[in-house]
Amino acid sequence: MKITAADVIVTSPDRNFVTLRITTDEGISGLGDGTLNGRELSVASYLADHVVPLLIGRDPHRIEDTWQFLYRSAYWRRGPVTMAAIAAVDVALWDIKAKAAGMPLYQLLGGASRNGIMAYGHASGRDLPELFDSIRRHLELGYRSIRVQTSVPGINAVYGVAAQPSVDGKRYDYEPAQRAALPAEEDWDTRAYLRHLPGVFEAVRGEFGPELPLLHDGHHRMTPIQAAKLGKALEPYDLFWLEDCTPAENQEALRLVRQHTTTPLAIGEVFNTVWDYQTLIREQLIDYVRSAVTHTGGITAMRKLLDYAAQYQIKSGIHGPTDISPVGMAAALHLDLAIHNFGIQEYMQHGAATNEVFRQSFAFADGYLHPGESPGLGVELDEEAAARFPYHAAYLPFNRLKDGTIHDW
Ligand code: EZ4
Ligand code: CO
Repeated sequence: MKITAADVIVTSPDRNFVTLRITTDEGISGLGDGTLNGRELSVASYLADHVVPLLIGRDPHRIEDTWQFLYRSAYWRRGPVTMAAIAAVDVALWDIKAKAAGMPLYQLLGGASRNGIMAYGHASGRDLPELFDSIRRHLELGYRSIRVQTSVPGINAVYGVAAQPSVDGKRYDYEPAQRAALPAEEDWDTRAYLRHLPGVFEAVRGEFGPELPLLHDGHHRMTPIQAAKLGKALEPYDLFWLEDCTPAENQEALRLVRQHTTTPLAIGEVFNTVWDYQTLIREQLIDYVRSAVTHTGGITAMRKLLDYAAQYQIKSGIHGPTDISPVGMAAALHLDLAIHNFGIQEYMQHGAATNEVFRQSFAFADGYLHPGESPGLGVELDEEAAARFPYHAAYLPFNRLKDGTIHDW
């Protein structure tokens, strides 16, 4: 088999997505997701200008060789743009291989290790009644694990809080990227957040009882000692995990957090290679790996990363916000089903326009996801629909403290 074409498709139903479609001389084609929120066109250019010409004529079955070729022949290693582009190629090649085999991709990864994939959804509210209502809506939708984000008195706009229910009244999901020429400015105060959050979890436990798995995302805003304090303060409420408690470029900082708290820690949605986790995993400083298949070099690299984590009893918690396309989500689900050290899968549901462009065979029922039994990934791109939604410039927000200093968002 030979690759005859590779096309980069940028489309914006609900939000921007970058998709790579690889076509072969045997009529089989595959899809890969290269969406990098707020930096989509850089990945599209990296692919179209520098990767597509290298793919033409290659044997699509040589996935490991193609991965190593793209990683090493560029000379410049790692980085979110490069690794998203490699991921798009890698996932498209796995899609092709599984279609050629006539099997859903998870079968090629070793077959199912479980019946379904536990997913968590994003509940949020500006105050407790709104938060409780959001949690109840997620329970009605079938979620059995729930991330809790809340406004903080004295802060105008907090990450993860839907400002208001969506127009159709059905979805509370929070979409942080905004279609605008410039990024929105938000404000932040870590001490106010640390004072407020434990009371919120106490109230949620009081209302919903001890069993419901609850998660929380600190979104990189604390110093190590602040993160240690929050982890300790949340211990009575038995969190499933506390995510991104510090910006983790400095992996050693997690030693300090770990010394002080038994709240499980999840890190890595902004990471893109196994090297970003080397200390975190080897010293067992985290409990869950948050990488996205889309941002970490695809199935090939994620499998190795999660196998490494498994040696230390660290589990998967694959990133699954709406900025991962249905193609990237399907890739995550096949991996989730196959690996032994699965933990949980993030699942923010996409909107109707996105589901029209990307036809999916994966399903969500009773809190569990399943990738379906279609050969390959099980996602088809409707190119006519995609063409109706041209690219819109969109940015993630940024934070300033009260004195004007830029802070982590
Ligand atoms: O802010 O994917 O855990 N989920 C998250 C996400 C990220 C967005 C950034 O593009 O932190 O909502
Ligand atoms: Co996060």
